[in-house]
Amino acid sequence: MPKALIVIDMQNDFCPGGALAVAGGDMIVQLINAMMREFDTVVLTQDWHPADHASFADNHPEAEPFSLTEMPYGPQVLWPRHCVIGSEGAAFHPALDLDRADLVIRKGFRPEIDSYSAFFENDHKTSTGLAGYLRERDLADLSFVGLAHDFCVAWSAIDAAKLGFTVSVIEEATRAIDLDGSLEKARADMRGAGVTLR
Ligand code: VGL
Ligand code: ZN
Repeated sequence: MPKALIVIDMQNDFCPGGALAVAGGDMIVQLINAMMREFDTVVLTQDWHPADHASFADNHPEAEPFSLTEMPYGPQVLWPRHCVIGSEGAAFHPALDLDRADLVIRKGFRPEIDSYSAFFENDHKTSTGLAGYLRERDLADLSFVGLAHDFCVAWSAIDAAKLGFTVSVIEEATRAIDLDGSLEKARADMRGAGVTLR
């Protein structure tokens, strides 16, 4: 079964010094680069938000970053402004090996809806097209790495399992935001969906 490595959001804003820095986010870059050789293909995702994106706390009067709000599609964390289209923060970490990537898929570019998962936006309905790409290439065995373990990696892995792919998350090549116990909840949800945590 052909195997794909799906590298989630290895971007400057999620690394130390970035707008939504994940502790140790930069420490997994070399490990991910080395892992790329073991897979038939590599897919990169890129969080890619317009300036007026609804997930940015500063687009909501008096909202604090990391607070929870209600969107038409359900609860949504309001984040510090990050990964704005074309910005240095949205660029991939400079040491990430981009040469082996067959596909770079961008997500979160619709102003009114956030997109943690590489497969569906946060309404769990609007598709990014990634499942179709993988299926047409017979890539049925997927391994997920990158940032952040408890948000974009977890949501992507759970959607992939629900879509019928064989799914692993390689935990040593991820790092978490860990907001109010979100990492342990995400790990339980992933296991419940049939994701293997390695
Ligand atoms: C992410 C929060 C907001 C992630 C992206 O990559 O996990 N988290 N946007
Ligand atoms: Zn984002």
